[in-house]
Amino acid sequence: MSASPLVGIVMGSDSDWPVMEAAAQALTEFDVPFEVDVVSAHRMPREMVAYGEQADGRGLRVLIAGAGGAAHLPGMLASVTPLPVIGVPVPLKYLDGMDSLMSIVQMPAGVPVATVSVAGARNAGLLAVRVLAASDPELLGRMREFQQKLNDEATEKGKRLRAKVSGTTGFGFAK
Ligand code: RP5
Repeated sequence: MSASPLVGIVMGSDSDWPVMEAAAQALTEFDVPFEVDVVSAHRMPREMVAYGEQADGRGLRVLIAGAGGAAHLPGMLASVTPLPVIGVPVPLKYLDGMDSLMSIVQMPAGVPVATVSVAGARNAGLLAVRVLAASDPELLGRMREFQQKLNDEATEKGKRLRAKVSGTTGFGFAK
């Protein structure tokens, strides 16, 4: 990736990558430069604090942090950076990711983390694009196009379903 990264995608372990790569994919679709790294809150606490403290100075504008289990990375990063932090609860073998979700979502007042759904890394990437697009008209236009495409696809699904279910074509609101 040649341009300076605007989004930092970090995670507690490389075992989180199969979930977290959807965030990278979303950013790639919008040509948003990003970096990825493992910054474990529990195994690399000093490096984690340094990453968070230096992030804005290095030109990053949004952090996406994924972790599983006792998932303290997003919240701890949010406590040391002024940048927006998006937390991704990574599901592990036990507890279905509820542990990760609860660890990330219940932040104390004053230290926000925008938490997406369990394994919702794609939405984390898209939310990071929206944050950047708020001050970038070109990116905002591309997000509008993306939303229109979602609408077109959903409309098409309705058309196909109505055609498939004979005798019920009159029930849809989009005739
Ligand atoms: C968490 O522990 C990581 O975010 C990961 O989800 C989990 C397991 O890590 P590994 O044991 O696979 O390195 O801190």
